[in-house]
Amino acid sequence: MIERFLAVRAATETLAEPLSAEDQQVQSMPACSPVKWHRAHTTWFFDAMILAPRGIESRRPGWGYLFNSYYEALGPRHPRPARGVLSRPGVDEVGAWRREVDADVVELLRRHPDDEDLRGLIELGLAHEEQHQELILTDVLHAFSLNPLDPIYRPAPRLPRASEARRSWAEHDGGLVEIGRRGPGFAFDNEGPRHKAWLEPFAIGDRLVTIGEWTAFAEDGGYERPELWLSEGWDWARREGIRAPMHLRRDHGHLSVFTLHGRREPDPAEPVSHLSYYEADALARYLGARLPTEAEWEVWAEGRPVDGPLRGDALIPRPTASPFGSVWQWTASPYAPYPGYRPAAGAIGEYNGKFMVNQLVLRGGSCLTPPGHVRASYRNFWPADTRFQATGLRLARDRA
Ligand code: AVJ
Ligand code: FE
Repeated sequence: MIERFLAVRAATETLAEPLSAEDQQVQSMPACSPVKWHRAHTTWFFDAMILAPRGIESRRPGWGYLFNSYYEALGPRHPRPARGVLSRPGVDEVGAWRREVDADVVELLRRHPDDEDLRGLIELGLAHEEQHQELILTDVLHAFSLNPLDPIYRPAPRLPRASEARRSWAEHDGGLVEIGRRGPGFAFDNEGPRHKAWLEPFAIGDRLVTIGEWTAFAEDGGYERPELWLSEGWDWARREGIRAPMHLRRDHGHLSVFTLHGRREPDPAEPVSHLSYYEADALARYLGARLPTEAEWEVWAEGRPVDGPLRGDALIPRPTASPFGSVWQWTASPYAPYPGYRPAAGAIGEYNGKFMVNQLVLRGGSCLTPPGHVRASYRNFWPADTRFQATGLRLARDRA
């Protein structure tokens, strides 16, 4: 456990390594946070949730106000949209705090190797840290995308051309199924309890929707045809002037996409990414299909190896036959509690449960998700207009 703890903590620092102090300071929009803030907030999580309740006083009293994200039980906090003004503490001070908290947590684990509560909380702290590793990458991508110099976070690895794959449909007879977390191993509270669900017969596409399919939609007037859109999405697209997914540009038919490897020309066979739920829903409808529900997605994915393209050398979506990796897949399911769900008592209970309104579930993980982080029961969630995450879609349809 100590080894895993140190490896996950080190992976965060490795992600920050190519970034200068200036890079780590930027907050490009209220939904994004500075990298320095992510590094401090994940440290605060161990400080406030694990060390403090065990009588180990914070080495940085006062920083809790800065790096508490949304836990009402832990007191007031610095306003989220203003995280970018926190030039102090600096990156080096945050780095030092990380190392000190790491040492304190390791010491605690050495003293209490059989404390199951402690181990459970550290597992949660590490899963939390991994979520923020993905957020670090999406937030750097967004910040860099606004810089006219088209900065490169990491040089592109050599990639084979993506070749167009036919879509096969996996057929399911429907009926009474079970979804939700099943042991052993860590899962977030929102993945349970495991419970029964009823499905009508359906089919689900074995590959992701591609940039080529999105291009056909756009060239066929997809963004100007209200019959393809949900009313709220139509209004949103007018209001915001949306004509393409975030980070994708179409100038006179020429496509370019801004990525963590810089600006590049995408292959039409690559999965389309950075779409809102509204765009994913309209695109699925244009393609004669619909988005899967989360239960459909899960019964299809369960038992299959998590072997898709998660975070590796390539930080861009690659074609895959796996349910996992490449892009998070919007589902048609609202993010709601499963039957029997009860959040834990205290601050930890605020982790997932209080966000169960006005958001949609996404499944599968992305090219920015740490390996080992996702599973078939994993429920990500974002509001319908979210585009700065690596979000795409796969198709589903009803069977006659
Ligand atoms: C599950 C990705 C929506 O970003 O708010 C981070 C993850 N939870 N810290 C978010 C999370 C607590 C969460 N998402
Ligand atoms: Fe967090």
